Amino acid sequence: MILCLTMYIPILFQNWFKVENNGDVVVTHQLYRDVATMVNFTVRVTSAKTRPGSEHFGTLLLMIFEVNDLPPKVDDIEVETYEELPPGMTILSLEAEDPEGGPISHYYVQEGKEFFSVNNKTGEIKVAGRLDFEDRPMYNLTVVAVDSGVPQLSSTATIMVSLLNINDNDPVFNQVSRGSCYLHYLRQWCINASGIMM
Ligand SMILES: [Ca+2]
Ligand SMILES: [Ca+2]
Ligand SMILES: [Ca+2]
Repeated sequence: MILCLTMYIPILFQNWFKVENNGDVVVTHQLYRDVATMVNFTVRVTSAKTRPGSEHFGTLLLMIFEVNDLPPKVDDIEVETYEELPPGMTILSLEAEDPEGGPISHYYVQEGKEFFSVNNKTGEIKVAGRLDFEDRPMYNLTVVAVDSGVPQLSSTATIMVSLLNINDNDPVFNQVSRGSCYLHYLRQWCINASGIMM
């Protein structure tokens, strides 16, 4: 039986596809998933031996799947925060976005996890260790944002944290050397008959 196959491509997609004489459907244009996630072709089949008017129709459904070719966008950040904040305190929230519109799958700390943690779903960065200005006033933290595409792609943000000093230490004397200095200094003063230093 000799079949004759005819496909009807919707007007909007006629420059996206062409149908060869043997029935092959060929892509002729870049496919934009934000325009269409599926395209229907109406297929008409007739037989050369059937009488005119005998025909069958069907549908060819083409699904257009997303290709994950863009990693998330996430900015580097400089932030100031007070020293000695308690562990668990949030200092900022990362806002990563996938240009392809999918959700961010998760975040994780790559460097700096001894001092900071990140909520793997929300991107909130929290204090995880002691932040002591007197010991170390600046920290570089790197956090990775991973998208939900297949395969998953990721981007890294560098966060520079500068500590603001608080007055958390009592003044101290420099013990022996300073005390000796006072003694030496007192000996330079003259004391009059009434016991008053002059
Ligand atoms: Ca992506
Ligand atoms: Ca301190
Ligand atoms: Ca301090």
